Amino acid sequence: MKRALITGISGQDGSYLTELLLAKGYEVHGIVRRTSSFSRGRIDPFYGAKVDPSGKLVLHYGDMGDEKNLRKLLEKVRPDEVYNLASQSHVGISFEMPEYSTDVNALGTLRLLDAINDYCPEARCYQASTSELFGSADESPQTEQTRFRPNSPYAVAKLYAYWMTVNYRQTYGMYACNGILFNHESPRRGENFVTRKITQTVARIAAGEADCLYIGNMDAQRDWGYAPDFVRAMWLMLQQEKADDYVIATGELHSVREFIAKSCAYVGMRIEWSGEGMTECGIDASSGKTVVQVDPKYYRPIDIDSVLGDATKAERELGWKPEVKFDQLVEIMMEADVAATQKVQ
Ligand code: NAP
Ligand code: F7E
Repeated sequence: MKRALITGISGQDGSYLTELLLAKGYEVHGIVRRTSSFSRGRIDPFYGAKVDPSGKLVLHYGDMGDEKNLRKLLEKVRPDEVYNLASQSHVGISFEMPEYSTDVNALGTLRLLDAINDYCPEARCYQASTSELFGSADESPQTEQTRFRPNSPYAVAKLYAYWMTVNYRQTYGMYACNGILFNHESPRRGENFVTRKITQTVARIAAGEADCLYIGNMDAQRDWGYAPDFVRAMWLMLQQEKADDYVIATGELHSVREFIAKSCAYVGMRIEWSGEGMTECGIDASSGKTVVQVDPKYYRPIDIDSVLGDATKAERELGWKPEVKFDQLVEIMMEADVAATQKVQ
């Protein structure tokens, strides 16, 4: 039985990756943080007796800031594959907590790589790199060759982690890969990322539980994919002859405004846009009510206008292609949030 260790197992990607690896018969070890109330809702269904019989799930307490704990865990678990998904993953919040974001995302990765190199150097490692590395990119779409121009504390920390991963591969011959993943979403997405915030609030507006969606920069454009597709790419990267770095993306660009309009259309609301910038708002054409308003508090000190990925290399070398694209993604997320809202009522 292959053994995998996942940091950030309780997050969106950690939960889908756990599901995938258990179904493949892995023994999955995950690192969870001590919190005053449990944050394991996403992995609860796979834990204990309810787990897929072909695999096994074991959780350990740990933190990317605790070097000794990471070293002990690597010595004890000695995994065949390590997926480093733990991070302070919110770009906006990284401007408020740059030092903490650096400690977890940059130094945390170094602590982990070093422990792997000391206790299980044969282990194959996946590093959760990001399209945020491209920042305000000089070319579009972005490939593995595009210059990195990170423009947030989150992205700068992830750039350090990216190069440390390359460095451990080059210096110690470790099998270590960077997955440069573009935005990927799902019904398990954290509630303060823009897509989930939209689908959850629109579902509540439709149910009469909320009046309005307060939002930041609606001009921002992203290449949004579906998280289960993207964790499949992580696993594929660790099954190759040689470790390498890959862009994972859908190749479609859409704006936050389009995401809102599409989500509203799912519940039968047609949005008419009026005003510009901070005064822009979205009006429900049938009721005349304002259901979308801009709130400056959701703007970032610097934002990325647009990022679009070219995953040709992943398709050629990993045989990876996204199964779900924008339209279906919005439907999947809306369906789940509408159902969750009805359950509460
Ligand atoms: P997420 O839902 O925010 O999950 C982050 C995970 O990291 C959670 O399990 C969290 O634990 C854990 N974590 C945070 N700080 C930690 C610490 N100090 N020590 C140990 N664990 C810690 O993120 P995600 O969307 O699944 O993303 C997974 C990874 O991919 C992240 O590294 C992210 O930066 C990167 N990434 C994400 C995307 C995307 O679009 N989703 C795109 C590119 C790259 P708690 O549950 O206790 O908070
Ligand atoms: O913002 C704009 C915001 O926070 C997307 C992380 O997983 O993907 C994610 O980072 C865009 C930005 O994702 C709101 O300004 C408008 O332009 O959903 P987001 P992100 O910043 O792209 C990358 C690839 C990662 O690696 C990260 O870990 O939407 N926006 N209004 C808003 N964003 C939020 N969160 N909330 C708003 O109200």
